[in-house]
Amino acid sequence: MSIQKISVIGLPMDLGQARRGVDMGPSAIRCAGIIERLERLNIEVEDLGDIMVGRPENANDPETNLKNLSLVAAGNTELAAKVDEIIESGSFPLVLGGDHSIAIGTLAGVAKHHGNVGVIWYDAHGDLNTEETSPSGNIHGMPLAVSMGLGHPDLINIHGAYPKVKPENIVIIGARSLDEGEKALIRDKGIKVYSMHEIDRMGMARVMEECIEYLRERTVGVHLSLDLDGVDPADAPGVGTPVIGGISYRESHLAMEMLAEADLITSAEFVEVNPILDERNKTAIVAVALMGSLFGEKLL
Ligand code: 4U7
Ligand code: MN
Ligand code: MN
Ligand code: MN
Repeated sequence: MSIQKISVIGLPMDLGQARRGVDMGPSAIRCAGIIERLERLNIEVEDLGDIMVGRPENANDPETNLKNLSLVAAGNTELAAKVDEIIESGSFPLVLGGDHSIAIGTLAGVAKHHGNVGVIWYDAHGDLNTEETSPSGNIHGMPLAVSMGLGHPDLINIHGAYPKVKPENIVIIGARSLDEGEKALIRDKGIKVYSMHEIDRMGMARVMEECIEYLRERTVGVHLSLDLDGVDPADAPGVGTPVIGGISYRESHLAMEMLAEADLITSAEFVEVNPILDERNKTAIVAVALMGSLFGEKLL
């Protein structure tokens, strides 16, 4: 059951973290040629444009230390409905961020269709903080916890008051920066993690083989949530929270090709591209190249 149609939707959200510019991610990714690239693959492509995001002034609620909670919730509520609609129409949702807080909306929309959805979280970070454990109050460090039903009610109840993802259906790839609360949650819930250590020891090919087999056995539908900071900052410098010692472009390219071959992914998002911090749109170009591979681009 290969992909017939892709619907591209942007959420130019920068309110889930503190550095401005990541709201220009969808635009940078379009400039790097995503639509033309996908059209060349003989897949029908529609660009649904961007969801509007509210202005940050006075958006902080004194009741919570979560930054810009109401605007992040509003953007994600709209995204969830759009993603739901796209899947309903038989198309593949490809979401462009924006900071990683937008995964809350994507997964909420996806979960309505795939009750036992799998998630590949390709990221330097775990994004498993809650209001209690977060060192920053930045919601982009929380979306995976929120999607498991842990966190502020205004976030976990978006598009349905139930946990969107089961911990045993999650695979984190590329982790190298985890906060104490995140480590405890990973141990407590038994979340599968291929950190940089495992990627070094096993090689990306074996990591992906295991990951694909693990998710194929237990899930229906798999969402790829790819934070460009999972890639090494040498290859993807335009991100707000870079961490050295990351996954190379080559390894990432292989990972995407293996996912294409496995025909496993049913929705995807590419997040945290920040053109202000980038070098000549390099990170958006890397994102587009990885999307090309994910959707089946081949040399010959
Ligand atoms: B990203 C952090 F403390 N863990 O919660 C936090 F290190 O979506 C970083 O993966 C979160 O880029 C990074 O603020 C979120 C921090
Ligand atoms: Mn990250
Ligand atoms: Mn992230
Ligand atoms: Mn980041």
